[in-house]
Amino acid sequence: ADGYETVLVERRGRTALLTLNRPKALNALNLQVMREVVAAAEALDRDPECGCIVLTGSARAFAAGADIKEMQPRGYLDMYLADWFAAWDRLGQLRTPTVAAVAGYALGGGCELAMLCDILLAADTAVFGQPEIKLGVIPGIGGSQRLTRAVGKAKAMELCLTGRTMDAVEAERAGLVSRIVPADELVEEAMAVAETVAGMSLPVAMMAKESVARAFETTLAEGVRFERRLFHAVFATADQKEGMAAFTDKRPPVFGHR
Ligand code: CO8
Repeated sequence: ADGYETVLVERRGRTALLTLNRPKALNALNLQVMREVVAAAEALDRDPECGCIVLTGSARAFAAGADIKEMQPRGYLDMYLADWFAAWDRLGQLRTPTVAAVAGYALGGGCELAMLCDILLAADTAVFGQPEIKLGVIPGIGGSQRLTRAVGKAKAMELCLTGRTMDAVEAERAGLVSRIVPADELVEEAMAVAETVAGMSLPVAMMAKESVARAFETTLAEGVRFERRLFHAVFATADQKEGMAAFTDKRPPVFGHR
């Protein structure tokens, strides 16, 4: 009904599941995938009934990178004038919280796509890496920046310079992923996390997300000030009244998401 070919969209209550669906190419991210995933995510982002978005791939591959065959013949001006991959940045600018549920390969653009999400859950089968150097290129969807912020210079340099991959255990130890889940439970666990987030006040969840994200953009003093302003602002919401009243009354809160 939504007309997408490379991504499946499923709504479950206040959550949504986006499943990359280009199995023959291990979900390689071509321009169509980019257009469709970004459009689907932005449509959900505009929907106040959607409180959390999960992005997943297949058991074999979250995504095996940007589409190498599509890029191979392009020249500098093709890439520059098309501003190749710039639309992916919009995924990082969504206000609705997002969860990446990664099984199998998350290489190159696939790893970068996972890092564009707010929460990163890995199956025990997950494999992360930035192997672009082996193709004579470098990461182009933020990998050199987000991987370095996530795991530090030591591992980021080694991964980007050698193309070596990390398994789920190493990725968790390095701080790239929040948790490892058995592969056959990955999507259900990610949806459970999404349901938890979607049960919170939507504007307050947006502010929590915005505040954490700010840590990657600014100094500590400015970040703390930014957080303090949002903290004061949540006292203008009905959900703050409800959340604190529910605690006092010893009952679960029912957020009106406002
Ligand atoms: N692009 C296009 N097609 C792909 C890709 C890809 N990234 N990955 C896999 N495929 C295709 C294969 O070509 C193959 O297609 P076919 O059946 O038609 O030959 C099919 O998917 C299955 O793949 P394999 O047969 O290779 O499966 P294996 O299980 O043997 O291997 C691997 C799986 C190890 C994941 C292997 O496919 C692989 O190494 N893939 C490439 C991984 C990679 O290098 N990714 C990084 C790509 S570059 C990138 O993401 C960012 C570039 C930034 C550029 C910046 C521009 C601004």
